[in-house]
Amino acid sequence: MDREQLLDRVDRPWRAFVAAFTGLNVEAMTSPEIDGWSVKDLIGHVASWEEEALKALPLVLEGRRPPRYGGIDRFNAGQIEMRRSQTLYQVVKELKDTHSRLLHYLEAAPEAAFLTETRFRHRLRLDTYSHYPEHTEAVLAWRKARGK
Ligand code: NI
Repeated sequence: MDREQLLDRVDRPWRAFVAAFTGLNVEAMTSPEIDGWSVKDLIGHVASWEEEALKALPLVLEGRRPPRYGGIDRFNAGQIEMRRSQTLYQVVKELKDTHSRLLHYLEAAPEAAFLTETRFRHRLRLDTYSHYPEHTEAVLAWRKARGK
């Protein structure tokens, strides 16, 4: 997979994720109706894993260990809690800023890191293109069920 293909693989499900919440009003986006999470929570959650990718990928490239999370569920809950006091606007901005930083990082990363199924590509996939669809589907299913 070359750089262009990799960026495309990140971009498609990313656009689908953003499209899934586009057009919802603030009330809909802040109602915790998706397994106890709101769309705003999910946005912060996706941003938090992109931030983790930005911390982990450089370490993976150096052959070092990425941070450990002491239980993914606890980490996720902590990240949601941390963003409770932030506005929807702030969380959406964080998502977009983080994504843009990640793209810049990927544009500059050595291509050898993703030509084959390396630890780098594996980690990137988990934090981005195999992560977004899970939450895209949850948002779309909730919108359909609620007629939103
Ligand atoms: Ni997730």
